[in-house]
Amino acid sequence: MDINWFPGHMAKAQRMIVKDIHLVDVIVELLDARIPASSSNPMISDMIQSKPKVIALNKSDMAETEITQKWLKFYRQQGQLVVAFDAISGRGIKDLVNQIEVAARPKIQAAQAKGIKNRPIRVMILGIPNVGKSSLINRLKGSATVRTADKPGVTRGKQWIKIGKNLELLDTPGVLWPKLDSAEVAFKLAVTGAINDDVYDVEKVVLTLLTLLRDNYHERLTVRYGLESPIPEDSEELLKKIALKRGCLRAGGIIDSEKTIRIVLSDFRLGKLGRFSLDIPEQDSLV
Ligand SMILES: Nc1nc2c(ncn2[C@@H]2O[C@H](COP(=O)(O)OP(=O)(O)OP(=O)(O)O)[C@@H](O)[C@H]2O)c(=O)[nH]1
Ligand SMILES: [Mg+2]
Repeated sequence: MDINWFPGHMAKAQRMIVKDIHLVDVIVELLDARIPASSSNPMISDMIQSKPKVIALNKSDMAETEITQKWLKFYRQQGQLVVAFDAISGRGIKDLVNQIEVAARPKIQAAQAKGIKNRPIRVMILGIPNVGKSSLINRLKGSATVRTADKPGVTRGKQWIKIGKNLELLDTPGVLWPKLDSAEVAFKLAVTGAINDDVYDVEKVVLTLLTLLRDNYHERLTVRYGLESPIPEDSEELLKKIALKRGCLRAGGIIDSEKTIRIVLSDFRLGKLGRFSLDIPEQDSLV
């Protein structure tokens, strides 16, 4: 897939993160619980070096619960601090704050030993675009302090937010990595909304999504769109069937593929096709 996913502002964001990393005690790496492996930026470990890190699997309301549990186990076995989280309802938030405190403890104790009391824990939130960094900050703060939206690239500058007496958080712009070698990772990032829809082939992504749904989530697909079995093997034919069911027709009865593509993508992203875990620990991919 040909994607220009590394625009100038992202390179700038990356420089800013590297420059500011020494200001913080803990990194929260926000991953998308639907695609923990694919949403993990391989550049992050280079950028943060030995800083204590907590992995937070956000959007866990949209992922399959059992698979999220497997991911938690997977990361714990690697000795990582990890929580499952959902920035919309706030489920998992206490756990996250606890883990941040655990990660920061050595730093805070060292400060106390030097006589510095009540120093807040400084935390940098890192993650790919649209993963929910700003939503997490708003949820911790308890109010809509920073801007969020259902598209990537919303946060551009950095911003410190004070949470109570104990925490100071730095919101950062989402960063992807300059070279996406794997078409599979690119698909997962695109379909979950991490990459701006203007810079990839949306039709190709939705046709891949339809193949995945047909092969692995047949019933959800037939129920959602009222399709009769057997459904077409060919994804373009399948798209046409959905268009007909949805009445996506232009003048003269011509199928409006663009509109149908938007409907399927939006249904997937809004959870109308159910919960999805597209990355499974230590298992080959579905696509
Ligand atoms: N269902 C669900 N949606 C979420 C969750 N967290 C965030 N969102 C939605 O995801 C979208 C992106 O959230 P933001 O907080 O703006 O993401 P961000 O990581 O700050 O994005 P950039 O600033 O663009 O990098 C918004 O529409 C949020 O409402 C979650 O846990 N569950
Ligand atoms: Mg943001």
